[in-house]
Parts: sequence; structure tokens; C-alpha cells
Amino acid sequence: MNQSRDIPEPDLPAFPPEFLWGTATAAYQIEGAAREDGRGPSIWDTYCRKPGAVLHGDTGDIACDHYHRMEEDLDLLAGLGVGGYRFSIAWPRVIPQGRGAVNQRGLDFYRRLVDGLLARGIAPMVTLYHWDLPQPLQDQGGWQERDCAMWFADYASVVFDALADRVPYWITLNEPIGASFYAYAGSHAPGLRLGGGAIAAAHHLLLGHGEAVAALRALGRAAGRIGITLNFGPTSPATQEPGDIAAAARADALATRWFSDAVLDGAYPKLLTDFYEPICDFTFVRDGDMARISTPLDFLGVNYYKSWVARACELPPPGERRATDLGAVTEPPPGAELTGFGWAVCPDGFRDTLLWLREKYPGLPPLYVTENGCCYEDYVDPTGRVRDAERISFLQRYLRAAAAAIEAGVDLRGYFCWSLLDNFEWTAGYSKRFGLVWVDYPTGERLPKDSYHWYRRVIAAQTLRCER
Ligand code: IFM
Repeated sequence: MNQSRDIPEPDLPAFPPEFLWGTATAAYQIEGAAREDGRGPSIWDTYCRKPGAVLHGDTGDIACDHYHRMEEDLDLLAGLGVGGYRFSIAWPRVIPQGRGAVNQRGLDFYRRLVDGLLARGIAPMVTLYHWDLPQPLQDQGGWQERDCAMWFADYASVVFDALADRVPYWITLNEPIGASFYAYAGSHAPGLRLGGGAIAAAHHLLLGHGEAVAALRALGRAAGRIGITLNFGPTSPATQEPGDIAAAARADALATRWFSDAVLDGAYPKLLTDFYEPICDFTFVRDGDMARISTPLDFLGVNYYKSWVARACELPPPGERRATDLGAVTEPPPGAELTGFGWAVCPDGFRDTLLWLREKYPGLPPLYVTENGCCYEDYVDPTGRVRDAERISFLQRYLRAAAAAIEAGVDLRGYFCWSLLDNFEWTAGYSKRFGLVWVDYPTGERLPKDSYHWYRRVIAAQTLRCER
């Protein structure tokens, strides 16, 4: 591998020796093999075929072909020296109809992946749901239906039965806001445009989370630790105008607190439940639900990418209003440096979010940063190298921010860079590259970028390997 001397030396404060360094991926974004070995269709397979839904009509049919290149990808992880690897399991690969018959070939794939990680001294961190609902369940109403919570818990139990003896970290859901508010407001699969229905879907996702936590706990402590991954996008007012202040408060409550308040405090933010009154009666919240949803967790996964400022805008009338219509338009803070996605680079916002979590939730469990990263206009230069200096600079600054939070007393136990590989970036298709490793999509060939070598040095200098 390219070991070029001109890659900058990491310049970071020391992290605790037991800090878990890792990278993250998700099934639909890397696996491919969409119709192989009994995998059923997911809502993303369907959505990608909807004209105009995904840039260039890209799909996850082949993606990074990780399904066939798993050994090579395991070796890339080992070469990086990570102590942990976060990946997700595709529900439609394990239970193609979503409920009922289990597909052993699908489970075997994940058994091989887990065993391959453990053989290399890498702790698996397994996400059970990263947005790829089996299509047959969507045909029965998907997350809008309360039953979906139990279908999810049943699927989780199948996976626990197969893998709980070997997996030390479980994550129930990845970024439920994407699978509910955005998915049921039109910008993610299944691409519906709902008002209160999106809020019900969000509630049923969290109920499924609570049920899955209970299912794992029923297996006893040896079954590993369990948490949920939430994303945080702090939003402040663009001006001191009262309208902008109120709009930003609503946007911030959705982007930072809707899910964390429910999971950690057992209640949805009143600011938003009041605001949603014209479109949602909340009758889907039944006695005991919030207690189930707020079952104490072993850890919280934090995904952090960006901060926003918000200005007030007109609200559609209640009959046409979606759950994401908050009377606020968001944009990057003025003058912010932007990534290739137009997202603000704001390491201070990252540090402040970690500090805020500790202040806001007295019973906060230990934290893992389960995703943080960036995309830029990477390319292979004529010497055959990807010189992604911007990514190195980004990671350097965010890791400094993480170190500052630890120094200030935040119980942060690990950091998982998004992503190991360039991959399918949802509605942006393959146009956005987040990987430490370049993927040549026509051939599937992998090429570690400069940032891969830089991150390897960070890990080698800062950490001990994690043993289970
Ligand atoms: O690629 C996504 C991932 O699936 C969820 N978190 C944000 C990433 C970058 O957009």
C-alpha cells in the first residue's frame, strides 16, 4: 500500500488508551448482491427505481460489491488497525418477507463477517436497522403501522439468536429521523408525503427500538451492550428577529431533541408536540410506550455532520403540511467552510453537542461517535493516489474537538469514521464520496486514500486494540 511520507503527521492530544477507534458502513450502501442468496427487496430497491428519486437513477444493486469482496474489506480494516467496525444488517437479507421464514444464507453472510472481524481482533458494532425496510412490510403500511415495532423486534431476536454470543455492541436504529420524518416527508424511501403519519412512524420506530432492547436484555449480560444511534444537527437563529428565533427553536428541537428526549427523558419536546397539534393528535402514543422507549441504554451512538442557522418562512395550511414543515428554512452558518455536500465544517459545534448532551441528560450513558466524516471532490491523480488533504484536515479538527470534550469530562468511549469505503449516498447516488478508501465503481477496485494512511497513524499512535 501507498505509505507516502508527505501525508501530514497526526497532530492530536492523547486519547484514553481504551478508546475504540473504528469506521462505519451500512448494508444498502455497500453490499450490492441485491437479488442474491435469497435476499428480498427493500424499500430502497423500490425507491431507487422511482423516476427522479435518486441522482442519475443510481441503485444499490451492486454498490461496492462488499457481499463478494468481504475478505478484502476485512483486510482493509485490519490494515487500518481499527479496534471496532460498525456495519448494519439488511433485514430483507435475513427475513426476505420481513416476517416469517428466515433466510439462512443471509444470516451466514453476517456470521462470516462477524467471525472475520473477531479473527482480526476487531470488535463488531452491529446496527439492526439502517433504513432498508423489507418492501413486503411497506406494502402492509410499514412504520406507520404499530405492528411494525413487533415485526422489528422479531427480526432483532432472530439476529440475536444467531450472533449475540459474539457481538459486543448492538445498535437498534440508525438515525430514526431519516427513516421517519424525512422518509415520510418525501426525501427518503418510501418517499411518501405525510403530516401526522410521519410522526406516528417515528414513534413506532422508537417502540421497535424499545422492544429490541428488551429482547436482547432477556438474553442476559453476556449478550453484549445495546444502544441507539441518533444524529444531531444543532440549529441557531440566523438573526435576532423573534420570528427567526422561534423558527430556529423548532428546527433545533426536531434536529437535536425529538429522539433524544424520548429515549433519554421519556417524553417528546413539548415545543413541538404543541406545534404539531393541527396535524397530529398523538393517539398512537399508548400507555407504557414512553417507558418502553426510554428503557436505560448501555450507550448512545452520536452521529454528527453539521450545524445550521434558520430563518422563519411561511407554513403551508394544516391539510398540506408535512411533519418537516416547521416554518423554518435552514442554511449553513454565514461564512462557514463547506464540504463537498455544502455542509458546514463546524468542529466547535461537534464539541458543544457532546458537552450539551452531558449537561442536558443527567442519566446519559457513555457515548460513542458512531459516524462523523465528510465528502469532497476526490479523484485518483496521475500517480495513482487520492490526495484527500481536505478530509485529513476535517478529521484532524473533529478529533481535536472530541478530545476537548473528553478533557471537559464527557464520557466518550470511541469514534467511528464515516466511512470505510466510498458508497451509495442515498438520493445523491454515487456522486458523494465519504470513504477513507476510494472505490472504482465500474471494477469494484479499492484504493486507500491519503486519509486512510493518516487515520492508520492516528490509531497506531493513540490506542490499544480492543479485546472483548
Ligand atoms: O451516508 C449517510 C449514512 O447512511 C447515515 N448518516 C449520514 C451519512 C452521510 O450522509
